[in-house]
Amino acid sequence: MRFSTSVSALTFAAVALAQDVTNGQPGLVFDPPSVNATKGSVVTFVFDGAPGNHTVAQSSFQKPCEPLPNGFDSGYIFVPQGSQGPFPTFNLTIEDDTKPIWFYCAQSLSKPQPHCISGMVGAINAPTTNNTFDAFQALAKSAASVVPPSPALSGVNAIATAGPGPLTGSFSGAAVPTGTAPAGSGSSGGSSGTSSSSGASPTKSNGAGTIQISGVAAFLAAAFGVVLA
Ligand SMILES: [Cu+2]
Repeated sequence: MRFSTSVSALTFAAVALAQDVTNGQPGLVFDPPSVNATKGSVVTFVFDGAPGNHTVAQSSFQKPCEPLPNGFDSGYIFVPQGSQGPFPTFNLTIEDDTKPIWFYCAQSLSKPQPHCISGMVGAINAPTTNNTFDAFQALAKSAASVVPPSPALSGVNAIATAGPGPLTGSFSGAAVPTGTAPAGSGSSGGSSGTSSSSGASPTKSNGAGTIQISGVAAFLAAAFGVVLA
């Protein structure tokens, strides 16, 4: 597991670890699986696994492989074998950095294993004791099933302002949320909260998976090496 707040370093890590073997399963990982991000930061998920068909769906510590009510959900993003970048990205703005944000991949194909149960889960601002990322992942691996995604931009303590993209050429999405999330909707778990522009407005870059916003830019790669029918 690597931690960094440096976009360039993390970008390198994603490339370097593309063939990594994590938890006995080649490829079914978020890399890095856990990051810290301050309020107003944008965490970018890069769907760079080729082939791959993954989601980023918010869940809860207690139920790692089930959608959190009012949680964000990218839907499925399909990246064919042999794809070259730039890859589709999904950007989450952190609205409350005092609470952990848990998420999973909702890909439920049984070969080699539903991804969440393989340990394809991640965390933003996970505690370092008790409900740690490792504890969360252990719960995921013992889950009985993986619940399919329910697309949504607004999440709890984090929101996306747009669905994953760009979805052009060979990239495609299914159950992908559309529209624009209301600003500031996530911090109390509702989907229609008051406008909150206290932080800097996120500035989105296209394609490269690098987001700059008042400080931390975090990067997660949604993973690798998944062969799908
Ligand atoms: Cu997955």
